[in-house]
Amino acid sequence: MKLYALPGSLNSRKLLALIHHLALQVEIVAMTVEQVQSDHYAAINPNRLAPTLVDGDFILWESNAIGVYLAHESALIPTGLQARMDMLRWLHWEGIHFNKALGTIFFEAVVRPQLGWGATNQTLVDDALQQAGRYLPVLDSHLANRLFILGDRLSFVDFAMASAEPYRDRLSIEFDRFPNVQRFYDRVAALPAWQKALRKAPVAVAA
Ligand SMILES: N[C@@H](CCC(=O)N[C@@H](CS)C(=O)NCC(=O)O)C(=O)O
Repeated sequence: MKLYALPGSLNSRKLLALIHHLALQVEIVAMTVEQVQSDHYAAINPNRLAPTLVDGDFILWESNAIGVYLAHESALIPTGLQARMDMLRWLHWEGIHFNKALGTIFFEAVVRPQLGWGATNQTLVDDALQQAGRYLPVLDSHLANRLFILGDRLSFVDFAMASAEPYRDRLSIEFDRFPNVQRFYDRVAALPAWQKALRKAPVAVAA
């Protein structure tokens, strides 16, 4: 199996941490942004976005689908219909709402200047900050009586939800207003697999 990744990016990091945590035999192909945008890569991911998993003839893109595929049958995926739907609910919420907002701020504040891709799009940042202001209290209140997103056990959702964690000081968000989110971020940041995913991140996309 091969994972084509932009290792400094949020959606690739969640999978790198998962792969390290489960010690999966997955070859990580670290790409640059130019490689992700190439026609060559579009053959496996027509969106020209990372990550993409190639498992024999099976090609899978969308990081959360890849995470569920890789963690399938491990303790990081809950069993039972309702628990699985709870997982899906939070994975959708993470991708569509929460980290969509944080990812936009991350891109505008960290990636764009680093790649020299022109001036910050302040309209986008303002909208993303408004969205973050809407969704952070939801997460903070959810985490008030839980260690992790699905309860007291680590799951793949935690790697997905925490993907902006390394950049929390650079996102112009007052995270201290959300102490449960801060503690959750700290808990995930303390995992050896998370640290390993960070250490291995090259500088192609993020510091
Ligand atoms: N919903 C997709 C989003 C993928 C995505 O936005 N990838 C970004 C990095 S986090 C990317 O490849 N950006 C490169 C570009 O925009 O050229 C997923 O979860 O896999």
